[in-house]
Amino acid sequence: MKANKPNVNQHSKDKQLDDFREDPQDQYMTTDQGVRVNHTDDHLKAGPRGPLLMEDFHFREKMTHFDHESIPERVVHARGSGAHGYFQPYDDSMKEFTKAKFLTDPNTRTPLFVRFSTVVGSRGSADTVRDVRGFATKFYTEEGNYDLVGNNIPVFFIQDANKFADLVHAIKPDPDNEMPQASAAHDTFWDFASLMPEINHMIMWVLSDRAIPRSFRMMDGFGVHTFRFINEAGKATFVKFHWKPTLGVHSLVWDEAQKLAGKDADWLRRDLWEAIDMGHYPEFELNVQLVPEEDEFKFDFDLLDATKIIPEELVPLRPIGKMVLNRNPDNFFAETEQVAFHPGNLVPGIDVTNDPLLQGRLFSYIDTQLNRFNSANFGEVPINRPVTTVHNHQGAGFMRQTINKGKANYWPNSIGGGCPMMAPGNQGGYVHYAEKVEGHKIRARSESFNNHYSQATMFWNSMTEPEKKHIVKAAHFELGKVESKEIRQRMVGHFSKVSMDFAQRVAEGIGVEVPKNFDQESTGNYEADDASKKMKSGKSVKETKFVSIEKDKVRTAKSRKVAILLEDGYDYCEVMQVKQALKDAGASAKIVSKFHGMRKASTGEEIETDKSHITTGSIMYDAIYIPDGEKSIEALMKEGDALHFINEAFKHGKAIATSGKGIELFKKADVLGVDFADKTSGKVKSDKGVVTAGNDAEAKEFATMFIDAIKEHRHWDREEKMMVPA
Ligand code: HDD
Repeated sequence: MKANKPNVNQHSKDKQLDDFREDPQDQYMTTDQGVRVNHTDDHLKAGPRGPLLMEDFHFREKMTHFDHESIPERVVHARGSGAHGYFQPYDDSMKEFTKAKFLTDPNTRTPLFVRFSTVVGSRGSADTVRDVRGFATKFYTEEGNYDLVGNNIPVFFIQDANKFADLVHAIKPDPDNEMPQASAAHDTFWDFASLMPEINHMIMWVLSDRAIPRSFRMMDGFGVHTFRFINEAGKATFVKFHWKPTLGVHSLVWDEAQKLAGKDADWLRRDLWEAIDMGHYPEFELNVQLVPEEDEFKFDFDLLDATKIIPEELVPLRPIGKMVLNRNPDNFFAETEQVAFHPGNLVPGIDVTNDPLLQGRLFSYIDTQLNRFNSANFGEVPINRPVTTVHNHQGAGFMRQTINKGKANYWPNSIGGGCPMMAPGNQGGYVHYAEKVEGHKIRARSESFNNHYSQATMFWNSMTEPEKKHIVKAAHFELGKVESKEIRQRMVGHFSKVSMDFAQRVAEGIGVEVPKNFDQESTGNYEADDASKKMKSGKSVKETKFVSIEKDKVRTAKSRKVAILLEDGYDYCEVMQVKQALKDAGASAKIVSKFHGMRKASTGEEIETDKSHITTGSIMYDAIYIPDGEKSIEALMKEGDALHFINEAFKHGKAIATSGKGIELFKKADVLGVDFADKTSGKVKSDKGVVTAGNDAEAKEFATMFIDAIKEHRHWDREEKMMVPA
């Protein structure tokens, strides 16, 4: 029997895409028909000042093509950035649970394409807005395409897909004036939220620092729903998917996020592109939480409820393999824009559950692609093709590419020798899990979903104090933008059921009171059933260490960006030493000065400026360093931009370092203020993120201490000491 299974390796997709790539190098320009073009600056006219002639096929073709270049943007997740890579399992330990080969064969590197996105904003909106981030992965496996279409937050706003259109309408810009762009901070969203108790857990995550990631490379990914693994014997196990970045989860601070939206609206996209370009390949470990079918009702929440997590204390993560993103796309439209995901793209060994949110998604994704592509043939677009060959009787339709041979375009047939054949389960045919289902037709949700606050409370209880502060401030911003006092009031009512402490802290910032007895009826139609009865005494936790970014922090300086501020007269030796130490730690450094051009050291050497103050800002770096050097420091002292640069980085909790005369500069920039200087001895004290070397002994440790400070990511203790915008 002929097998339609290629030998898949990490290069399979790249090789396949090669057949579609076009390289203009050393080529003549042609029309779409392949005819060489001899002039493309003027159209064909009746005389030099005359009208266009219809026979100008080149102009008509060029203009028509341009006029039809745009396709509808995604109705949500319109703005995204893509990357190619591969996935490789660590071992075959998942065989016990799933027959999906790409998850169980440690010798296979499965090619994949990932698209990260914001949800609310249009294609041209800013990257750093407060929003959920999409994290969609298409695995081109040897058994067909598998799509894991997740987010960077493990829960969702709603429990039933029938509410999705309402949610999106409410969060998108207002229908009358199309404002605000890419933001939930307006009356319609919070009106909807305040009438939907099931939203509360998600709201906590969205107000948290998770919603303003520092980088796509530094955020988690979650499948969100509970899915099913199916093993060779047909046994099912519930599974939740988690991507964990090896760089750890890190976020921006809100002030920084807002400024970046103006200074570099492409911040996250650029960061991903440049990291891959520089060889800092983003890596994510795939982890699973596994729950035996018989344990389905052992928790105090329903596994089918997408507004709940399974706390890792109850079901720990099991690492199963690693994804590496190692190639930027060649063409944004062809790849990142045209990639089409669908949570129903499944391979043998992975199946869905009855999660009512997931069930609705299984309809929506293909439907929305039809709107985007205007054809059912979008699966033939190169980025969407599987690396397996495709054989079926789907033919015709707009833009059909495949040339199906033979007469038999139906099944069963004898004319075509009964081909293509059916594949039984043992030949790789997809067999749906034979779950027993029965019930009455009813528009209702199980009573087991009617628990809307306990995990929101768990989330709040699990935060560190700086994280709590950020959530409160985010609520002040979001609800502060809401004009209706009634809506603000209602939302604080919900917060009072999450935590009185939280509610009070929010209320005082937005001019409302905390109600004593708040009750808001759910819009869901909850009905008691078997599941809700069985779950009554299920397991839960009040606090979990795994939802806090701070408690679960990965400390590394890898791929961190450091600005070196200097002017003529800096200490060349010191700069070189620190630069080398940063390089050794995997960080990158850029020279920032008032103007572009060459900067001369006190000893005569020259270094070229990478960025001038007008083109950059402290918000574009993770840390800053100012080398010693009398003249350089004197010049920096007179530069408002430099002082602002240092001050702002300090306020954003970043590691900042200087030596010698630079300490005077730090004092002038207000980063070694009253709280940090020991008045009696006159000796400068600093928090761990302010690294100074005043003498030779300190100079020895200087670079190491600076790198340790960078690894910490942010130094929140500053927030306690002064008013820091965050
Ligand atoms: Fe969705 C896109 C993730 C709920 C309907 N969704 C989309 C993308 C991601 C997610 C990452 C962008 C894919 C890409 O990069 O092209 N969506 C989620 C997650 C959800 C979720 C993690 C909850 C757990 N989505 C959800 C529901 C519905 C949709 C409940 C509708 C019933 N989502 C869509 C969509 C989109 C989409 C309208 C828009 C563009 C697209 O599909 O391709 O079908």
